[in-house]
Amino acid sequence: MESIVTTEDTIAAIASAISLGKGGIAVIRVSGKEAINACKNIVETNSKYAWNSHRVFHGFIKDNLENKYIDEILISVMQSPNSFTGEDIVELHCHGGVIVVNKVMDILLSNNKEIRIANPGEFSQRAFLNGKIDLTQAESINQLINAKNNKSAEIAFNGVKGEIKKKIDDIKNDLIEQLSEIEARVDFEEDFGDFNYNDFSKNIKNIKDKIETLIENTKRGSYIHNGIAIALIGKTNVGKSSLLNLLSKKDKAIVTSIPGTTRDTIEVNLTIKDIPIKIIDTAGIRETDEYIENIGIEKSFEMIEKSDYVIYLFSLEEGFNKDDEKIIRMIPQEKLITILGNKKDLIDSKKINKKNLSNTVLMSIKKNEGEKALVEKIFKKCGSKEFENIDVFLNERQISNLKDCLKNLNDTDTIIANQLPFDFLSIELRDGIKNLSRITGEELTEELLNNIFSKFCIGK
Ligand SMILES: Nc1nc2c(ncn2[C@@H]2O[C@H](COP(=O)(O)OP(=O)(O)OP(=O)(O)O)[C@@H](O)[C@H]2O)c(=O)[nH]1
Ligand SMILES: [Mg+2]
Repeated sequence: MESIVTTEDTIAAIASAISLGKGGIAVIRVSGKEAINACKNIVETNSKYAWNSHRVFHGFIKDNLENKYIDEILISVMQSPNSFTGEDIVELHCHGGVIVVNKVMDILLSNNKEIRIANPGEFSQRAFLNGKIDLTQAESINQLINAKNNKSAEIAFNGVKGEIKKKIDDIKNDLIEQLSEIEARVDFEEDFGDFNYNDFSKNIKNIKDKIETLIENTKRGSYIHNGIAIALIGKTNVGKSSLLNLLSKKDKAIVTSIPGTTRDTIEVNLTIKDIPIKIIDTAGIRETDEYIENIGIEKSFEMIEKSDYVIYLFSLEEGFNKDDEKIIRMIPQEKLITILGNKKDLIDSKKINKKNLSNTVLMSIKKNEGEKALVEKIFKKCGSKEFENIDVFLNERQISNLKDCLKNLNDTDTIIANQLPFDFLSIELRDGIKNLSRITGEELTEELLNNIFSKFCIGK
């Protein structure tokens, strides 16, 4: 792959979203040494603010070949180093619409041979290489662009502001402090009293706790970012489709008293408490010779695999029996699961054996009773209380570096337990610090950098 780690060329790209094809305005961003000259070649303007830095001015895009104006635009110039990339940037605010924007892009490129189209993420990469942002901020920009809900956008923006770097730097400083203590002893052992292994272990434990909290929060945060997929599973006629309709406030699925009504899976996307939720209604599970129904039942099991969470419904009228037990045993253990006893209205409430059903949500879906308790249960299981405390969301790369650092710290325990020399501790701490530096981008290879930024979209 051709390297994209270069800041020599001047690059251009459509920086605004054009996926819908229409919009009031669209922005073309040009960055690099030639940005201003290149735009001067294709813009005609009489503005007294023309080409001043950090001023917006008016002009026309001119097609020099055909000698005619293509669009009336606003232009802003941000001279180096006070720009997003740290280079000279010109932004051309054209009228939206795929045809106009692409035409302006064409004219820009054909009139300026020194300009090329930016690679995905190249603007952000330059911002990083020129020290305008650290790597976590660059990655958070990508996260912000891809956020699917308010909460997720809020958390991503914390990363853009530098919150991830702050947390990593904080852990790194703790480690540096421990390392200095060790290194001083390696060099001037005679000037120090006995090394307090207990204190050292305690300090390392505190650092490990901080790292583990970050990893744990990200796991929970993934629900905020990616949503929760919930499969409604149970025997036929227990009220799965009724529950889908109740939660979605729509008559999405057919409900009848005939067992085996639902054959195909039905999905509805909702947002509850700012979290995107996909509810999947499935075919009721039972022994049957019916060909189509069996395909549906197979699909129900596929949906269990694909979901994060299973609501297992049974009818209180019929009671929870061996068949239910059998199906529940087939649900993989890592899935979160809530058992829901439905049709509460059909039984005498005094007869409900509370002891056996202490962990079961009781509902009458038909009478719209118990929805709130169900939603609360789901959120509690997904760790919703802690959702509120989550302020940053780390990506896989960052988590993997954190785990490497954790491993270094665990190794210090082994070194101490085996009373190995100080130098060994110092090696692990140094390695741990290096792993943290990889997160913020102070310690990186070109290959990794290319890999990270190629995941961005063009224009970012
Ligand atoms: N009395 C009572 N009936 C209910 C309740 N919930 C659902 N039902 C009825 O139970 C029958 C089956 O409901 P569905 O929602 O179609 O059940 P299902 O689990 O989707 O059934 P299949 O698609 O066949 O697997 C319908 O007649 C519903 O009206 C409830 O809380 N109380
Ligand atoms: Mg159904």
